[in-house]
Amino acid sequence: MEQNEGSHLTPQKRPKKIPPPVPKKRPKSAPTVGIGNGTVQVDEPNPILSVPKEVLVSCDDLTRLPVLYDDVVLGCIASRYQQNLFYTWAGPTLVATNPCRPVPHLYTPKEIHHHHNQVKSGIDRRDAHIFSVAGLAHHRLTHDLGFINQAILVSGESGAGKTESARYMLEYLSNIETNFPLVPRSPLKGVWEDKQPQDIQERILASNPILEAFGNAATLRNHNSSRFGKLIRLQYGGRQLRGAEIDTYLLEKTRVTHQTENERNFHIFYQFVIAPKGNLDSDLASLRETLHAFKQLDFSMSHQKQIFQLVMALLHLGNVNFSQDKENHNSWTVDRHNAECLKSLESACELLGLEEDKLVDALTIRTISVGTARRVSVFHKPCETEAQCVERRDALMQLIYASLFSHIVTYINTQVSAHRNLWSHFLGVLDVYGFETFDQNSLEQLCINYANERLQQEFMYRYLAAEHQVLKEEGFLDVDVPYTDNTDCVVALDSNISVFAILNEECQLKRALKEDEACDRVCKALEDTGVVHAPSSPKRKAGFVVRHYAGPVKYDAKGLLHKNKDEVPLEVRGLLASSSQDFVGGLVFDTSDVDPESGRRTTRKVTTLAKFKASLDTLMRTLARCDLHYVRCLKPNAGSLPGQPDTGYILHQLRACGVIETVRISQAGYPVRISYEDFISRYGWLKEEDAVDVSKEIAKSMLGTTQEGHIDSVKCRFGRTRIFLSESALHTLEAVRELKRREAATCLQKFWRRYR
Ligand code: AOV
Ligand code: MG
Repeated sequence: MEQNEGSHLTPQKRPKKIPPPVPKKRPKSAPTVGIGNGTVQVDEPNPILSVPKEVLVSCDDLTRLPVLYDDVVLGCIASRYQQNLFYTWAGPTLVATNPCRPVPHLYTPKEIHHHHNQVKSGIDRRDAHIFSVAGLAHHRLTHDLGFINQAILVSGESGAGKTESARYMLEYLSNIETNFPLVPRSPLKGVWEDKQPQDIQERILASNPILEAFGNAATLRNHNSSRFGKLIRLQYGGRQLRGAEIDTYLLEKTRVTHQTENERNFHIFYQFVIAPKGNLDSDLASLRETLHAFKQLDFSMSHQKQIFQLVMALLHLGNVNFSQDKENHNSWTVDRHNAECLKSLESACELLGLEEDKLVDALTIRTISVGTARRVSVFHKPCETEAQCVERRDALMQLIYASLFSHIVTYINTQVSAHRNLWSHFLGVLDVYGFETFDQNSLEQLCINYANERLQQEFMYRYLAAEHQVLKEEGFLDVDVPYTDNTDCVVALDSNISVFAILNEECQLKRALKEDEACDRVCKALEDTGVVHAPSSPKRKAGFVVRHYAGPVKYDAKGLLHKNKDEVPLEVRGLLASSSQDFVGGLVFDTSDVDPESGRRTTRKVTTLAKFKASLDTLMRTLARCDLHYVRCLKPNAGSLPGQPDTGYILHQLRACGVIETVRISQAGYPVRISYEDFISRYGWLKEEDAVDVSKEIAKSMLGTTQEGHIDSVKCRFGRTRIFLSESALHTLEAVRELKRREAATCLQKFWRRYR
């Protein structure tokens, strides 16, 4: 491990705070859609002044705001935040603002009970709370006909609270199973035969501390940043929780060997080495939690020992250094003259079950093949530079860590997932790394931001574009809510002529990697897209800029192709297979020559980007089979300080994740939509007329003449096939209906009394 990373055994200071990104200045556009039939243009320069603060604070759904200026939406979120109201609906989406301080009273069993009861009683308006989202998804999964799969997508920038939100939702879902069993235990026999349901929930929750220990790290933006994406699918058989399956996406394995200044390695290294010495309280507490979770998930003591031996071996490998050969200045080897380095080498070999010479050879001698496929000559050549040795050592460490992580996930899955016969539908909670932009951005950020683009695109198609289309088809031509379509960006990133295609092609070429040239190619090939362009600053030329939906990001050329190729030298791979320890020998595998799409072996080098795109395609196919629910997490300010909402910072996030657009479209659309036929059959007393046009006229005249509770046109709109109502209009109609029903019943009773 390199020095700028600091000794991996040295506790780091709290990550330095970085300044907030300057929100993109956009011209303030008056909302084109507002209340009622017509287009509302509000001219006041600062409409927030005209909405009393009490109204803003009490409004728990942004779509109910009287005016939809960005300032008002923002004022509502900020005012609520200051009153410790951290959740607000934006139509169907929940906006969750990070409290940045512990607020345990919001997540007590009493709260779980309250929200669960709310869901059970079928109240339409649920409190704005993270439990409501989980409750609604659970209700749809277990009570609607057909048991439709559900997925909750939690998004937001790094440190916004995605992982915490996902955790609270899992806690809610586990607790309602424990405390409020909806159906008696199923008589089906299977893997859980000998386990109580409580055990299933505990195991599912126990997976969290382990995955966080091995997959999270302190970054400049978040002291507990997830360095992998995670979809946890709770498996249900009928209405009962049976188990879970965890899919993970792209662990940032390079972190094992390189971290940006003031960032840390994965938590487990500190928990394991520092915590027992009592240096860091927080790491000590986390270690206890990790060990407890291992126990809950039946990791045997010997299994735990094997895992910790690998962690230890990595720490020793990180201290193996290299020096120039005294006789042959063209070759580098392990610095065995340095006592500390020698000790680390010996310890690493012992822990990995490797022969010392074999490890040294693998780290310092390159195997070079030349010739044609028929006649290949193989040479062995010592590394000529220190960098070559370091690269091999780092490749070995990253391979070990990624394989260990993957092994742990696989093992957890065997402990928590239910037998295929026992479940038929699932509720997924997706927590992926948030959109990232740093001073220096590399392949990791490209992958992370690409994942966010794909999810945003899904949201746009599923919700924004679909809503827009519905409103247009219904004839609401005055509805013109522009939404950000990020399809161009996705296409520029992953289509046939795209950033990914060019970077992949460069990695297939049989020549030394030329990262600067590759980036130039990207800029030239894609300059017409308007999405990708060359960096404007002449100082930092090498690289390219992508205009993401959440803002532009400059990706540096350095290391881009190298990480994409992700080459593990053959000797390094072979070395681990020769380990005398079954655990190590069996653990390491490499899928680099398995085509991610066909699953077949290929002679083509499969790059990191290709593998990542394939895993996202699979994720998108899974989401396509689900009803989607959205939680948009917001960070109140760049420094994650409690009680200090930074409006500029929040607005930037609200725009970036489409909340403003969601609100406008939701309000324009009206939440209640009923076909004219259904409307007449429920509220009409003139059922014979079923032609749409006639029904429409009837519906119109009915709404116009309802005496008992006048519904004015502001609360409803007439589409071509449906009537669009506000919730208050619906309540009035229901009240009228109930009144009529009672009147009719009284008439009927009178009639019977008279003529019996
Ligand atoms: P992230 O998942 O969105 O970032 P986290 O969920 O890790 O962000 O949240 C960051 C920190 O904010 C947590 O460690 C808590 O200290 C605090 N926090 C978040 N939500 C809450 C809450 N509901 N109540 C109290 N504190 C909270 V990243 O994984 O970096 O994208 O990659
Ligand atoms: Mg996270």
